[in-house]
Amino acid sequence: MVPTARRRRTSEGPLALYREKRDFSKTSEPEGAARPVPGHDGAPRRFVVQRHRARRLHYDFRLEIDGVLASWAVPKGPTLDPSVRRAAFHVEDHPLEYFDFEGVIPAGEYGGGDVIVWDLGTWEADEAGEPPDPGTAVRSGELHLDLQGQKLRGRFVLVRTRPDPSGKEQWLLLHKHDEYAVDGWDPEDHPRSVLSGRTNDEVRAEPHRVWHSDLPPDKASVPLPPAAAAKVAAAPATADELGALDLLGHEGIWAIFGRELKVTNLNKVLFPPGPDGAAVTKRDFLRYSAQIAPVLLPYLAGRALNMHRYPDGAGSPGFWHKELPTHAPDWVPRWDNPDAAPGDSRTYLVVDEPAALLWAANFGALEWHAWTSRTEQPNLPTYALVDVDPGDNTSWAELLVLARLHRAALEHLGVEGRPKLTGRRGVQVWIPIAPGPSFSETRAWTEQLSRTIGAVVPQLVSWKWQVGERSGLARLDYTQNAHNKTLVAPYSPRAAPGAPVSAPVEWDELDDPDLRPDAFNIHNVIERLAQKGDLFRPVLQAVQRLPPFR
Ligand SMILES: [Mn+2]
Repeated sequence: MVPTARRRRTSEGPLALYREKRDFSKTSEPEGAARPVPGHDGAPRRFVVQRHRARRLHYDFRLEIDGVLASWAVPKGPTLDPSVRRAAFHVEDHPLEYFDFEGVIPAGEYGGGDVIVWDLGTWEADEAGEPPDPGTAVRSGELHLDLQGQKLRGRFVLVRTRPDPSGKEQWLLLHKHDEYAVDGWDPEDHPRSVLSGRTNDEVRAEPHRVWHSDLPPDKASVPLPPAAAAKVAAAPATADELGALDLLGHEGIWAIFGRELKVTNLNKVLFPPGPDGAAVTKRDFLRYSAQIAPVLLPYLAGRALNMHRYPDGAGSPGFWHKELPTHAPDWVPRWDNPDAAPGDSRTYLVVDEPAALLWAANFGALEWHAWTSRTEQPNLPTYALVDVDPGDNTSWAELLVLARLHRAALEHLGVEGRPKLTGRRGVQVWIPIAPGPSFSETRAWTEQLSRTIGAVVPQLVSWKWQVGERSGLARLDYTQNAHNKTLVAPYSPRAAPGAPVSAPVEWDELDDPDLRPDAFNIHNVIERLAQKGDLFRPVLQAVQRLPPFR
């Protein structure tokens, strides 16, 4: 038996070598459960292939066997080409929690570099002539396997040749001649993660997996929403694109974000003048929409968008419009809600690209309300939301008291939440969570938070839902934590004079008695973004679990 194999089977268990090589205070890789659990009982075995740019690019080919991921480093990567044999080096077993690890291992640490989940799926030991137990097959140096992945499919063979001078076992990986074989197939032609859609470069630029050492190992490596991650990088509108809008007359075709968009009624006033400015025309509104779309995209991508339309402008009543109209251009991204009841809206706009927001803006959607769940898991919220809703008698100072109590409560709980002004009269707090809890669970949690805070200042808060019964007191509204209920998106305009926007703020800004909930509008928020950056970004990055109340 070669040295590596012996070391893997010390009394410290199969992951001893894996752990010995890594400093878990520095790397975001999972440490793995204390005692790996085989736990199959007929469940299909999983495999993962990670594309890992360490000192040298390689692919890590990992098979679930006996409660760990048996692992081979394949420098040139697996292929479907049956005429090619790839060298593969048997390396230390990895914990099962490594299965969906995607992120950056810090430079200087073991394996420092970027990792994507290049392929994953299930596998079975190939029956023909194989011993029934894969662990035994690996130890005997020959494993025949049938992969069902997204990229890799069909019958493969791993066979040991000899130990190389470094002591690593050298193996060969090859694909058999079967119906999945493809001559000339090169893994480098398929560079994106099957989990997030991102390339190694994109993961390196913005790692989207956060390691939470306070959580159990099987829960600690928390991914960010894949579509949001994949599409963060929309380029801003160019000066030429924005200038082209000004050159149009009352209507025309606007080339923007790679699309040709028909825009209409450009000189129509959509927002009456605010206290400090002129009326806002549709042209102004579309210009703002183009400026803000790349910033807003990560909050909208992969989510159904409920449009609050005001075709006659903010001075006239608006209405909810959820169904994507059949006249929308074919390129407009959309999603069919599989749970839609007969007669309900079924096909929703999904702003997966910046031009889609401009289409909605031209359609008269002055306010943008994205779902708090993602289309791939519409019943799993990604935020818990608090809406601090002032009553007629609530002063701004009192509203700030309520907002600050939320800050204190969240700090006490160790939970990250971010405030934003509604652009109307209130303040909201968005609390990002890893998908898992149902809407009723996030609603119950938020209600507990609200009731706890309300008990501190009972003179400020009413629990009556009818406005008329509230005696002018504020409401802490947790009821928006529900399927297909929404709060206005960050940076969305509000249908009010002067085109105020729902602007994210720093918690400290809520100490400022001169702040107003409609302090920012489509004119000054762009400058604010240039100065402060996007203050709401932590709700995309800090994915967490809601702790129990004690
Ligand atoms: Mn590796």
